[in-house]
Amino acid sequence: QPEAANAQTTPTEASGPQFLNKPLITEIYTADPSAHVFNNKIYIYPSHDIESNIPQNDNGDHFAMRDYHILSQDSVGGKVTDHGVALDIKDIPWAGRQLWAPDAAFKDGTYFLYFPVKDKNDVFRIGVATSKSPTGPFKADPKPIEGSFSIDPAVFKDSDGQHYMYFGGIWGGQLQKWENGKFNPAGSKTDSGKENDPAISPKVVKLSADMHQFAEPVKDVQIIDKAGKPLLTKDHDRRFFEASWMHKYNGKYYFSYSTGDTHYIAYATGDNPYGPFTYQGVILNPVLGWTNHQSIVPFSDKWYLFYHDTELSKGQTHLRNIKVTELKHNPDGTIETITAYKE
Ligand code: FUB
Repeated sequence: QPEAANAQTTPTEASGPQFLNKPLITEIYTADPSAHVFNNKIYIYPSHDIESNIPQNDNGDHFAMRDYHILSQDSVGGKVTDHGVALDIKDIPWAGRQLWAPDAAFKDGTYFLYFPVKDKNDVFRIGVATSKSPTGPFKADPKPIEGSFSIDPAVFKDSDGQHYMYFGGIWGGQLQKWENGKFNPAGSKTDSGKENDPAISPKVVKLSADMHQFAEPVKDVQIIDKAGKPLLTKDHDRRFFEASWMHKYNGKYYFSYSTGDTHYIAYATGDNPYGPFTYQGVILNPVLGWTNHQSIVPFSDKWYLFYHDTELSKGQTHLRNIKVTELKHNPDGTIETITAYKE
């Protein structure tokens, strides 16, 4: 695996403290940072990008990751510790290939790592692994979560203690192949293909009390415009593609996501964890590299956006590095758009 050191700096909008908008670690390639504050410390659950020499395609076969490393910091801007391999694909009994964007949660003394990986039939499912430590090692359940499919699980704990999982991704994330509740291997490679129909929705589901299962049937997350109409398939600038995240601010629910082929991190707000969510705008403009993927967390009276780009690999889309920057909510509840990369 190539080292990611000796990188050149690409132009970023350098504002604020030095650590903002800089790769958080340079020893390995990392992406899809899901950040959480546990015990007053920051833990980041990223994908671990590697060079697999698999040619690039729209299916994302070149994202052929094989393990997860967990990173921690005492504070944003503090020293980053890489805690080594926390879960390896060879230790997931049902896994085939491609460990994509994970997330984590904590309940009753146990840490839970949720991860998407293709099973041995090449169908993405979501698995769960547990540990007594936030940095692992994690032990995977013997089977994927029953009823799970597609990619990018994001687990949100509401103020009443209930955990919800948001998930899904179109194109290589296979969400469009589940249109009728069953996997259709011959289904579209991209989206529904019905340009004037509502776009395919991300999913939400309540997690069971033991955090290992879905507690109810999976529901659609409706994203609507300000007139109350669903965003359409053809609306590539605004419709959902992948990278779900949920945060709550001043009692409002903020569902953020990537628009994929138009490369924005967008957001929509609602009054409860199920939505509907009304599209509000862009949180993060496109970065260097094809994918864009975020998490949003409060720490020490500020809000932070963790994201990735491809600065270290000088633009190789499957060799990414995670970064952090400050995120600001405006007095009216909207979020200030961030431009972290300029050509
Ligand atoms: O890292 C692999 C995939 O790329 C993730 O699951 C997507 O969100 C995109 O970032």
